[in-house]
Amino acid sequence: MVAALFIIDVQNDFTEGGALGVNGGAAVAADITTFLWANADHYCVVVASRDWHDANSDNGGHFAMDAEPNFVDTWPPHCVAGTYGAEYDPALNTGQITMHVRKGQGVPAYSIFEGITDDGESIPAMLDRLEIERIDIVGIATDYCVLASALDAVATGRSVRVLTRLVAGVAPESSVAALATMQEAGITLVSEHD
Ligand code: VGL
Repeated sequence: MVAALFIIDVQNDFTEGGALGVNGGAAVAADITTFLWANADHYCVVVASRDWHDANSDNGGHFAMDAEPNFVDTWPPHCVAGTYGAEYDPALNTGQITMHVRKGQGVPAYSIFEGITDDGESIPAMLDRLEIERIDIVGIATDYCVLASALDAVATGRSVRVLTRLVAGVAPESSVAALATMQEAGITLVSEHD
């Protein structure tokens, strides 16, 4: 099957020490790099997304500006365009990424499908152009951007797999629930892969 790999939001603000660092984020960054050395050439395209929010804006209510964030739909400011926090975690080897996607400019955007490639292409157009049949998904955060991306991916009618050793979530309970939601939607959870 012609396959794409989606690497969701492996950015400094989502790994330990970042504005919204999740436990296990840095390990996921390093483990994705190891995975890419062995598997990148199995993919027709390796697509990485970045949250890319506006500075000096609540980004459509996504950033808690004057109140405490609830960590469900309001968050501490994170991944502001052009800042260190928005860069890929340095443990992620970007040399094998063949397409970059940015999302969230002025708005909340959990799914990679809300983004646009550096060439200005939408994700559905790119998937059709490359005749992608299967999408594998890894990255951060299991319970938010990975979940939203995986649900949008399976809604295109393609075969979708989430590689569960290569994801990290904001909270344990919502991450378990997210994986169950994915399975119910017909997404395959793969826990063993080389
Ligand atoms: C994310 C919370 C807020 C994510 C993005 O990448 O999963 N989570 N913005």
